[in-house]
Amino acid sequence: MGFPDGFVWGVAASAYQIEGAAREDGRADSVWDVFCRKPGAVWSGQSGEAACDHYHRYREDVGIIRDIGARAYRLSVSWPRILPQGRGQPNSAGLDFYDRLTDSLLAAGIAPWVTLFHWDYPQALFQRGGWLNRRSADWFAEYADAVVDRLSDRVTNWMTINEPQVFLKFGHADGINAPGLTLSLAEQLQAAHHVLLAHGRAVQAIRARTRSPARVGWAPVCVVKYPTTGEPRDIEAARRATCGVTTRDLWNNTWFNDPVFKGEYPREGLEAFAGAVPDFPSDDFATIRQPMDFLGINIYEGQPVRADAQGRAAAMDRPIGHPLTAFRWPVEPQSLYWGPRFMHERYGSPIYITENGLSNVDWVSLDGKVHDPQRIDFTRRYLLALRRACDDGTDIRGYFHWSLLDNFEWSAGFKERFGLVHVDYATQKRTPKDSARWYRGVIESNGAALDLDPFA
Ligand code: IFM
Repeated sequence: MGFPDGFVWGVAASAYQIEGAAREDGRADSVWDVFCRKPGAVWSGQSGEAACDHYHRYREDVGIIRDIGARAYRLSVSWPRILPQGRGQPNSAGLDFYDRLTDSLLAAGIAPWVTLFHWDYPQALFQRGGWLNRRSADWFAEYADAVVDRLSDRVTNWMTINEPQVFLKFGHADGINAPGLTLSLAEQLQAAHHVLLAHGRAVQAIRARTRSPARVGWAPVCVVKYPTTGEPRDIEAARRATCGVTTRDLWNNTWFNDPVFKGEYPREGLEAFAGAVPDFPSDDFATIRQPMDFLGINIYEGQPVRADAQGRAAAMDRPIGHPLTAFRWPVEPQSLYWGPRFMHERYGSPIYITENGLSNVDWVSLDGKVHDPQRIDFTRRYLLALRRACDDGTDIRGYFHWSLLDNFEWSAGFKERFGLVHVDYATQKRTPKDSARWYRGVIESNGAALDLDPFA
């Protein structure tokens, strides 16, 4: 029992958050470059222009991943580095970077897990309507072609899109992420439909052009409601809430995953969004629903619930003083038990945790080390819950810690530190935190080290 043999232990990061080199080798603006220039949009006016300078320091970073003992690294490719105008002739200098990165990962015994889109949408295409333009699916497929043509002889694990709920809601409804839009619900659903279509087209592109056997998934957020007791009616209420669409916004699981895995929008969503659901050709679902090898889910927290008298999920208050991360996100290890379980029950697909972690108040101590006991304790609690889910039969195949490095945390700038490795942004010095060493022990023991007291 415990984590299965072959369980994938990894670390994760994304292009705009770590690469820097925003104006090098032909890369053009993404919506994030432009958004960061907007006064007041990002904390302290910061941007990913230099970030962790991973573009130039990737060899050192690959060495750090190797030292952590991770055998898998989840990275994303920057669309405007490959296709500066979003489409057209691929920029070979941009592709060369991912070639070099892939080769050094493989040489270090680390498998690259590549996400095609982690939010850095080309500005040139945004000016042509962005995700509101149905052609965005064709554009994304062209981009997927270019990446797959170059990397698929060595890359076998692919994810199409990261957290559609987040970049659509925060970027297209709330205006607090790039591109800073505040669209109507009908427009948001139109954009979401095109994102789903783009996902399907990209899966087709990967399968049609790959030069080695490909495994394809995607990486939505998992919005978790979990039961506070083991009572069947509480569990059922939590399951229905996790799989439901109860509010008129995009913060849910099934509006995104049902089309991808079942080829339809959830009935409850159609009811909740009545009057705002776009018209689309009926065969779109045949494109969106492609064979999937896995479901990646990103989980940071969850909402405790109980069944009310009608069996509906009622949100429970957390006790006063409930632990919070530096971002003020509640610490909710149970989310890593129930989220994968509910998603696996609904879709039957193998699950990978493609992101999990926390921002913490970390700095380099006078002894030159970075002591982050909260990250160790947080991750230990979450991984124990994940292991319990494996024990109870949920088919979970891997875990990627977010993040490898401290990095550019979108509109929070560099204020939030999510890394296993501290980055001094003035010098670009990397200092592995205590948690990096602890995580190494977890990986080496395939989780057995979780039973040891890390502070004894
Ligand atoms: O940094 C982000 C990442 O880009 C997407 N998932 C959540 C992380 C922490 O906010």
